[in-house]
Amino acid sequence: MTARLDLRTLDTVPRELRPPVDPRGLGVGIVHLGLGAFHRAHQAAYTEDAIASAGGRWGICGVTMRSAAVVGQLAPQDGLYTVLCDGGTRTTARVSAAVREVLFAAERTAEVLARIADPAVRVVTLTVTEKGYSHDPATGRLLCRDARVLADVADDGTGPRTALGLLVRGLQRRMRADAGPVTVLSCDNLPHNGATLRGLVAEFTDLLPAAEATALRAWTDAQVRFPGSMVDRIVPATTDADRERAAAALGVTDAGVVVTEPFRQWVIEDDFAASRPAWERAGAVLAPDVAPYERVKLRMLNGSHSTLAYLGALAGCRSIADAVADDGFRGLVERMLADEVIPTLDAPDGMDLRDYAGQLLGRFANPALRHRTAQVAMDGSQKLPQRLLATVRACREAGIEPRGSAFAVAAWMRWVWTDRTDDGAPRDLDDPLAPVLRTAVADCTSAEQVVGRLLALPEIFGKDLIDDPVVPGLLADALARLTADGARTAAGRG
Ligand code: CS2
Repeated sequence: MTARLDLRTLDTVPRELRPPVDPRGLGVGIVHLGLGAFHRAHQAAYTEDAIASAGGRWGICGVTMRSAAVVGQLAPQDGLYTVLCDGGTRTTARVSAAVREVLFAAERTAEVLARIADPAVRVVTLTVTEKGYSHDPATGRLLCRDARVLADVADDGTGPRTALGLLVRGLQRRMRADAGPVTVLSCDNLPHNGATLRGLVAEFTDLLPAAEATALRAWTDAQVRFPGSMVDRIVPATTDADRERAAAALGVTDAGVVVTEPFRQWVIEDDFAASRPAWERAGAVLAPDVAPYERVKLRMLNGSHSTLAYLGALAGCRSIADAVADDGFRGLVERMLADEVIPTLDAPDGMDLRDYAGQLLGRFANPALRHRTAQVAMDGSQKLPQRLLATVRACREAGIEPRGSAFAVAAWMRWVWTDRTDDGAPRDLDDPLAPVLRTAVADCTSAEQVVGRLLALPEIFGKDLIDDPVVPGLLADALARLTADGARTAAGRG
């Protein structure tokens, strides 16, 4: 039986695949909530390169919020895992050493809170996905009647379960321990992620008993910063084949492999409460304002990604690469970007949005990344507002007919309405609002009806679109065509 990757077997791994920093003796300076594949291939990779270049005690305590499986993968490996980087024609592999501690929040709550309150920790980062913020996607406000939020506020002794609960209780411990300032850095694809998280922490804090709330609000205002950030790297779910490729390169097995593309980008608002890793030495950009970068990324990359995911999944394409290879789907996305998304965005300094559009379609086409359409299609209710509805609204304001973006939203509506792909295969609706969505469309018999029922959900569509003179008609027309002709034919006809 082949040995497993860990600190002991690391010395048997080919030298050029070993991490650029020595994991032994690397102290923890960052707590990360949401130790999924994305974090391991993005912020952890930047952090490791920053340590290699500039030093610092910036090991990561990685906290898994939902899946104990991550602990099973990484804890026996002393936090080590391989990053496989697939360029299409060339693959590189490197073991990453930045994650120094792995905790499952539900089982090791006290340790997580103690880490957030540790004076050696100066940064708390988060990738808990859109739905992990316990917020209303249309307004960004806290779901203050959500049972899990209320349970965390009540603090019945079992420990917080939501990311916000952990964060707020951890900050409270830090305040009581007088452990000094800390930066909380959201790395999720949310609009204004820093300000949104700051607002949610404040709303959650306000639900605590008045005296506690007042003290914590004042301390947080003085000691905690919540910079915004734009993160970008495509990181599909790891497959057994990826793990086999890594084992062949390493000579040891690795259950924690992540697979990604060569491209990576991180723009961080330069607003830190205390010290931080020298991420700029690893290629991150520290900017006074990240909002323009964030809008471009969410509307262009994520907006097209979701469009390809719904159309592709309806048409039976398993991967994003297969979907973008369809001329009709690709043409639709190209037109949507050129005619609707780019004209309603301000390009950040030095960025050519047409080049960026071409580059991202090239990234989607990377044949080595088998990014499943079903994975990107997940949680549409949480993603639609910032990815597609923002463009629909911006077009309406600019006097542009949002044909392409409405078609994309209609593809999501079709995905919600049908329980089969176009070729008759059954499929799941993986979304935290799935029960609400299913109930809304259950007895609908026409496209108009579906559009009316879904637009009436303010948590996704706000209150404006249902009464818009143009948008409901565009959606109903596109949904009728998608239903009658199937995604490929409907998209091909434009
Ligand atoms: C994707 C993103 O799953 C999704 O919804 O659109 O995870 C995407 O791959 C990343 O944002 C790329 O940076």
